[in-house]
Amino acid sequence: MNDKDQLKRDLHKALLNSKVIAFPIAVRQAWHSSGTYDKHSNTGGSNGATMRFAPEKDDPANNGLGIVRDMLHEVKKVHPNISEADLYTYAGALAVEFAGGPHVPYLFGRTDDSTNARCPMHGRLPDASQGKDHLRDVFHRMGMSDRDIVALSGAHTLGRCHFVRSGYDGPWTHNPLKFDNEYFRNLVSLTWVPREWDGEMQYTDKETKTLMMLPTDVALIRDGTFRKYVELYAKDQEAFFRDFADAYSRLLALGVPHCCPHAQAQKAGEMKRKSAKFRESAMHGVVEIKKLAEGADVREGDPGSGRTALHKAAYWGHAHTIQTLVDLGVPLNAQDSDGDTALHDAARFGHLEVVKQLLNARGVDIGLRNRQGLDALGLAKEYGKRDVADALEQFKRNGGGSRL
Ligand code: FMI
Repeated sequence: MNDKDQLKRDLHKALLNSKVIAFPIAVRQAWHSSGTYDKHSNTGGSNGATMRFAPEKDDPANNGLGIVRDMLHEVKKVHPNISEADLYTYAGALAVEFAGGPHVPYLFGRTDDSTNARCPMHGRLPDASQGKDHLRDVFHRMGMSDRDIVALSGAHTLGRCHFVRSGYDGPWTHNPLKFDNEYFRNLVSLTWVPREWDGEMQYTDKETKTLMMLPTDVALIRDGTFRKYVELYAKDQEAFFRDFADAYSRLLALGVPHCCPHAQAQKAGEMKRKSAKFRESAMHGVVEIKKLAEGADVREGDPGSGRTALHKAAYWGHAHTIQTLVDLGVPLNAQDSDGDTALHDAARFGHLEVVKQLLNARGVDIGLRNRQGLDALGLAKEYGKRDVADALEQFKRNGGGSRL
């Protein structure tokens, strides 16, 4: 079993054992450690595990969450190399899956601060007594959209309110230990009326008075945009799971883009686009090819054919770009799916200047054969490119690395 499997097992054991089922509070702990993020100042968020320090740990919004951090203490002891910040957030991501919800994409790499210097001030997390404008203010500040707000609120399908922690009381669903879309189904199918009690204003279902909703939950069905998503998730659990996993994954990585699978995938997509553009530009002999290498993987070849920027430039005879491409690190001897190297391409079409440039580059292998069994010299001869053949033969005579 590898370390990651062992960590997953140990976290499962820490959150589910003969004393507790702590999946809901682990999901909440991870969210509260991340939801302090402010995109304008790039402060707050899970990095640093600042929740361990006052004033953050004493924020009334975080009442009771220290219990989860203590539960994770034993896991930290056997996995000392994982940061507390990763542990808090990973426990939340896994708890969703453990409770029957979707897999939440997750990347490690947060670090722990040793002081409270980066603790966010109180008041960064939402206030459950308020309405739609407040929800938008707080979640948009984190960089979350209206759709994210609704999807994330669906986590209230898990767990319940505890009077001692929040002043609210009761569960949102009939099975608070199962991650499903019941929260949304309840929101749209039951009638929500103010609970008659001495406590904070909250709603209860008119029929059985066994379930509850916070003012912020009810705000989701009273706003047209929010309601559209509530209705979607109430009838399509798959859509909820997909959107929740995406939003929660991003939430846990706020302020730590290298830990965000979404941002990483976007970056990889961006690199793919730039790499394709780089190869296309090499094909056209674009003079400023060096600039186009920025952010591209210059070593990459076309999917399927494996043709690199050097193949393309050589094929079309763009002699002025060859040295630059070699200097940029485009592999000199890469063979495409036909076994051709850039040298084969240049030799076939008699691009003498390109052939010379390639022969001048250190490490060129003129003995490589393509699928037809021909090396560059054989090809030049077959296509009647006498001057190229002469150059290759001279190179060989001078002991230029031939394997023939
Ligand atoms: Fe929620 N929550 N939550 N919640 N939450 C809980 C419990 C709880 C609010 C308020 C609130 C999110 C968003 C928001 C989650 C997950 C998530 C409680 C009761 C309150 C008052 C706490 C207690 O123990 O009494 C809002 C309205 C204000 C902060 C809010 O915007 C989000 C985004 C998530 C995760 C994605 C879970 C799982 C619970 C149950 C905790 C438990 O111990 O059972």
